[in-house]
Amino acid sequence: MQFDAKALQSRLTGRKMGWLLHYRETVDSTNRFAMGLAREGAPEGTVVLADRQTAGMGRLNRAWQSPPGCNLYLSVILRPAVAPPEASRITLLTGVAVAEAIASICPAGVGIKWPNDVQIRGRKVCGILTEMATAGGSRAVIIGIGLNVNIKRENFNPGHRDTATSLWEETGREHSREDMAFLLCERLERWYETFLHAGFAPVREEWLARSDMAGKRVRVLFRGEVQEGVVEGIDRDGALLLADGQGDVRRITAGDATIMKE
Ligand code: BT5
Repeated sequence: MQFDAKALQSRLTGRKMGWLLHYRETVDSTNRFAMGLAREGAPEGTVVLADRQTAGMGRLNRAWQSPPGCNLYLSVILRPAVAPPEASRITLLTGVAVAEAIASICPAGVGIKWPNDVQIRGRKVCGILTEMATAGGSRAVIIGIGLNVNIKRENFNPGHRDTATSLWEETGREHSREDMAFLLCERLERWYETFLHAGFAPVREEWLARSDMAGKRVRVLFRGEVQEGVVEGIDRDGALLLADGQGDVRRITAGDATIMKE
């Protein structure tokens, strides 16, 4: 079904996230598009949304499968007065907002996986890509959210057919992408405001409550190096805390985590 950007825009009028909406049927990547806008000075709360991406990006040059007519690909421009390390906290904050939005329509099995996935029953339904944009003296954070809404299992690339899922697959019905986009903007606004006014502590608490990982044994791969341990939580910077079983707790700031089967 065609995306009704006008209807979404009118619902977002007057809000802090999405009050300025750039909708395109096709872009290479909404993050790249938003990056260009941010460099030209686009204000906080600007949202770029596309029906389809031809070069949707994951982390580390990985691709994000972005077919037309079924999912959400959106990027939000934020201008927090914070230093670059805040980007990882903003990724976690976004995970909380997305998990909350999804849980409202799919109550069972929704969990956040550090650092940037939201899963349902252990399958990835959403990926988050946070990037920094700098131009002149000003800085912006771009949050990219890819959410699988109505894509069917057979239409996933074979490579992630068994690791990905969609709201359709989990609930057995179509969901309005406009409603989902509205809900995401609304939840994001709420958690961003909380972060600005009360700091990271409430975000961290909610993240831990919604995480799939607390107390689980995980393996984290980063640049060819493997770290294994039991998740103790996340620290005040958003780093993952892994207990190695010998009394040491390691702080992991980046990588791909796999939750080990018990
Ligand atoms: C991510 O990277 O999960 C971040 C994805 C962010 C996508 C959004 S869409 C809007 C905005 N504009 C962009 O260009 N990007 C953002 P990473 O953790 O590196 O995971 C990438 C991996 O997820 C891939 O290597 C695949 O294995 C898997 N994957 C790709 N497409 C998928 C999909 N649609 N659903 C589930 N898994 C997928």
